[in-house]
Formats: sequence, C-alpha cells, structure tokens
Amino acid sequence: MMDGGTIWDARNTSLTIDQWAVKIEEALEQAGRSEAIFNVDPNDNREFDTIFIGGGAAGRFGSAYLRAMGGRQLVIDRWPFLGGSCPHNACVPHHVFSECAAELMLARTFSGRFWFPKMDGVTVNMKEIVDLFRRGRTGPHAVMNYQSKEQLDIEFVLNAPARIIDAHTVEVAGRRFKARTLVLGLGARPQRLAVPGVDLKGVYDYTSFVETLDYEPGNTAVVVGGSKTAVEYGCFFNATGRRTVMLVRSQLLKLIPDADTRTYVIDRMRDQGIEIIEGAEVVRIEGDSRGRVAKLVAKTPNGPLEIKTDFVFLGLGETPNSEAAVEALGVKTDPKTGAVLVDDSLRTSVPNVYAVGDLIGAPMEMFKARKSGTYAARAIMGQAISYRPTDWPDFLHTHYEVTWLGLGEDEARKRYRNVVVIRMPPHNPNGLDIGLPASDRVMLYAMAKPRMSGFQKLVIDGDSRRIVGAHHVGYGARDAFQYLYVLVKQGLTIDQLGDMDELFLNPTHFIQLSRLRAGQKELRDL
Ligand code: FAD
Ligand code: NAP
Ligand code: KPC
Repeated sequence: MMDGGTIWDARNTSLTIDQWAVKIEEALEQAGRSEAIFNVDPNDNREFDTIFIGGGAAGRFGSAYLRAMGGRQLVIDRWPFLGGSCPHNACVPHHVFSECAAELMLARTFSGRFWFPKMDGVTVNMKEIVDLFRRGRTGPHAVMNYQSKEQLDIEFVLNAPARIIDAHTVEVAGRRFKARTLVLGLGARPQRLAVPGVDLKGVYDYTSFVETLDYEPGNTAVVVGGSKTAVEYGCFFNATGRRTVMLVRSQLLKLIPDADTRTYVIDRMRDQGIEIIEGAEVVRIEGDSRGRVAKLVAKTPNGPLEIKTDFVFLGLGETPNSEAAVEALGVKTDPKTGAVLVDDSLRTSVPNVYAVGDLIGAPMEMFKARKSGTYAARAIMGQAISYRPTDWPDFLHTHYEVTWLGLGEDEARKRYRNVVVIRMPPHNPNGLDIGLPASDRVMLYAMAKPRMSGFQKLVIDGDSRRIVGAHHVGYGARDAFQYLYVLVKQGLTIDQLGDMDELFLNPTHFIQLSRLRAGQKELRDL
C-alpha cells in the first residue's frame, strides 16, 4: 500500500467471515499493493482517546477493552487482518508443528503395530504441512476481522503501514488521525545470525519458514538456538524423520526451572535421535553453485564440525520493532535488547505514549501481549493500573508439552529449609521403567514404552505446607496450570490440593498424590 493510495471503506458493508477470508487472501497475494481497508471515516478529524499502532494480540485486545469501557480507539496494522503474528507466523504454526511432532512420535514408536502404519525410513513432507498451515490460517484471520468489526465495534485501518508523526498524530494511507494518546504495539522480529552465508537460500527463521519454504528439505536439518523456538521446531524436524542437529551456544532449555524435569525432557529428545551439541558456535554457512545452503561449519567443545545440509533453522530470539518509535518520538529503549522501556502503567519515556506486547520485551507471550494491551487501555481511560509480570506459569513443546510454575526443587531448597517433593514416576535408579504417570494420550506409552509416559513433580514448603512449584511433562496439563497458578499464588496448600475432586485419569496426578500425604503432620517426600 502506497502512502496516499486508494482505500476501501468497510464501514457500510457487513462482510461475512467467508468474504473477509477472500479479501484477506487477495490482499496477502498482492503483498501490500492492494487498497487500505478503512473501518473508520477516512476524513475523521476528531480526537481519538488512543491510536494503537499495531493490531496484534496487544493492539486488538487493548482496542476491544477501550471500546468496552466506552472510549474511542483506532487500531492500524500493515497486515490485512487483526490478530498479528501469533496466528500468522508464530504461535499457531508452532502448535501445528508441535502437534505433528507428538503424533509422529506416537506413530514411529508403534510403527507396524496395532493400527499404525510402518514408519521405518519414512520422511514426512514438511512443505505439505507448511502449505496446509498457510491455507488454514486465513479462516482465523477472517474471524478476527469479523469479530473486531461486527461484534467489538473496533475502528481500524488494515493493510497499510502507520507512520508516527508525533505523540498525537499518525499517518496511514495518506490520512492523518489525531489522538489524546498513542499505544505502540509494533511487535518483534526474529534475530539474525551474524555469520557468512546466513542469507543463502535454505536458511530460515520461524517467519521465513512459513512464508517462503518452496522446496522439500533434504534429510538433515540443523537448528541453531536452544530455547523455545529452536526446540519446538527442532522436535518437529526430527519427528518428520530427518537427522536433526541442534547447535546450542550455551545450554539447552535452561529456562526449565526444575533440573529433574529438564533432564527428563532432554533425555527424551535424545531418545528420539536429536543430536544436541552444547557450547557450539556457528562459524559459517557455505552455499552451492546455485546459492543454496550446502554445508554448515561450527566450532564445538569437541573440535570443528562440518554438517552437510540444505536446511538451517535459526531460533535465536526476538528483536523488538522499536526503531520507528525511537526515530519519530525518541522513546527510550533498553540498550541491550531494543525493548521500549515502560513503567508499571505501560507509559514510555514520552508523555501520552504507551507501549505493549512484544515491543516491551520478554516475556513475549500471548497472555502478556493481551493483558498489557488491556492494561494500557485502562490507564488511558483513567484507571490506576500496575502491570509488570515477574513470574507466570510457562510452557514449551518438545514432542511433549512441558509446563511449569513457581520454583524448581533446587531453588526451593535455597529458599526453604524443609522442602518436600512429590514426583511421578518415583525414583527407581536402574530399575524397571514404570508406566506412570498415566493419563490421556500417554496410555499406550504407559503400557508399552513406560519411560515415555511423562514426568511430574510437585515442590512443597513442608513448614507452611504450601505448594511452591509444579512441573509436568506429558499432554493436556497446560490448561490446569493456568488455574493452578492462581491458587498457588493465593497460598494453596497440599491439604487443599488433596481435597480437590480429580477427574481421573487426570494428566497431573497432583491431587491424588497430595491426598496420599495430606494426613501427615510432618510431611515426607513421595
Ligand atoms: P504482534 O502480534 O507481532 O503484533 C504486532 C503488529 O504490528 C503486527 O501485526 C504488525 O503487522 C504490526 N506492525 C508493525 N509495524 C507496523 C507499522 N509500521 N504499521 C502498522 N502495523 C505495524 N506465545 C504464547 O503465549 N504461546 C505460544 O505458543 C507462542 N508460540 C510462539 C511461537 C513462536 C515461534 C514465536 C516467535 C512466538 C510465540 N509466542 C507464543 C509469542 C507470541 O506470538 C507473541 O508474544 C505475541 O504474538 C505478541 O503480540 P504483539 O501484539 O505484541 O505483537
Ligand atoms: P529466547 O528464549 O530469547 O532464546 C534465544 C536462544 O537463542 C537462546 O538459546 C540463545 O542462547 C540463542 N541465541 C541467541 N543469539 C544467538 C547467537 N548469536 N548465536 C547462537 N545462539 C544464540 O528465544 P526464543 O525461544 O526464540 O523465544 C523468544 C520469545 O518468544 C520468548 O520471550 C519466548 O517466551 C517467546 N516464545 C514463546 C513460545 C511458546 O511456546 N510459548 C514459543 C516461542 C517463542 P543463549 O541461551 O546462550 O543466550
Ligand atoms: C487461533 C487464535 O486464537 C487466533 S490468535 C488470536 C489473535 S488475538 O485474538 O488478537 O489475540
């Protein structure tokens, strides 16, 4: 979309979800050359309460909340849909790939048994799954536009980049809009690696992987990075049947707070055949005569390493998109990360300018994007708010779901003198593999491959009897954790947990295991 270009006025048309889908597809195909979508009077010169720049989870939720409170907002996004990167190239594709990884691990584990087809030597087509996602994402995009316009009364301009003029003025598609405040929700982008060859065809990050993969990668995938993105995509590549080498600069998955949980997770990744090299540094990526990746060269603690591959994936974290706001407004940013600095009311260093979501740095998670958007809206509408996430329940995927909250056992022992631990399976060094924990989606493992049936641990301050940490590897516990976390914050004790009603077989065994111990005056490990 060119500045001053044509616009399509959506105000007097109620597009169905299907019609939105067509509109979005067409706009994406034309890659920014189609008309801007205006669900606002293009000549409106009244002052809005706020303009959200960026209509991702943060800008969309902030907009909805401000409207719900009776305020007037405008949200602008350069993409032809609201909802941002999560459904377009970040969380949603990751969940598609992670579900494939879980399904494929099951299929490979039981290859040729029961109803499972033989998987030996089968390499699953990755491009087909990427294409499937690219086709499937339009429906949710269309719902976001339909819901925002018809149900939430959000005013928006889509399919056109916004330009910040000053702290009260934004230009989009050649029109200027004024507001009492601005909310910056510009998101973040993947970090690149500063090594020769990084621009060769065949080097991907999570955005280019879903937007541009146009060939079927060969049988070796190299992943650089050792946190959520790298592991989630690495496990998917591995599950498709490719040799997968993870080159990790320092330590893999150091964000998992409990050492036993982390060990279980990494052991299962290795069991699936992932080659994990910690302390590795990429030196260069070499191309073939057609400019495609052919080889990666790295330094490792065991000496130099060369890997022949046509596919390298970088999962190196995110850089906040703060440059335009720094240039136009002079907002202060963190010199290390580039994140826009905000106070507890989400105010930047520039009066009347707020910032939300990934733009303000880690944790870059949906709960924070959505919550910070709504908290900024509340502040703008005159409520006293305070928002600075310091701890939260967290998760990632390997071939499993890994979920945690609170403290790992080691950290708990540093803080409390009497730490009690409940875990499943029990310690059983060199003994029988045990088919516990058992619950939905691990029952076949529990019977046939017991060590694959998951891991869980509850960490308790034995003196106060309060739960201080919970850790789970398996499936289906993420929802439970988001509620459990609230209770833990409120001081949930082992006695209260043991008094809940479990819907057996429940993915975390915390309730029944707590009940087994709750009668004890002096708590002991289980
Ligand atoms: P975004 O959604 O990125 O929105 C920013 C918007 O600004 C974009 O729509 C962009 O088009 C727009 N924009 C930028 N510049 C301009 C401009 N000049 N003019 C107009 N518009 C502009 N979180 C979870 O909670 N669960 C997950 O499972 C999960 N998985 C993830 C997987 C991956 C691979 C990654 C990278 C992230 C994942 N996240 C996950 C994090 C989550 O995606 C983000 O925290 C969230 O999407 C951030 O929302 P946001 O609104 O801050 O930014
Ligand atoms: P991250 O957590 O910031 O970790 C970055 C990883 O890349 C680390 O392993 C880091 O190594 C490595 N790294 C960074 N620069 C490197 C370099 N130059 N060379 C080699 N390695 C390098 O990144 P992320 O996993 O991409 O996550 C980014 C944000 O998105 C996070 O806030 C995360 O919460 C969110 N996210 C969420 C999900 C989810 O499932 N909920 C999924 C993906 C992303 P060191 O450890 O050595 O620094
Ligand atoms: C699948 C799905 O929920 C779409 S991602 C949501 C984008 S938003 O509602 O704006 O957080």
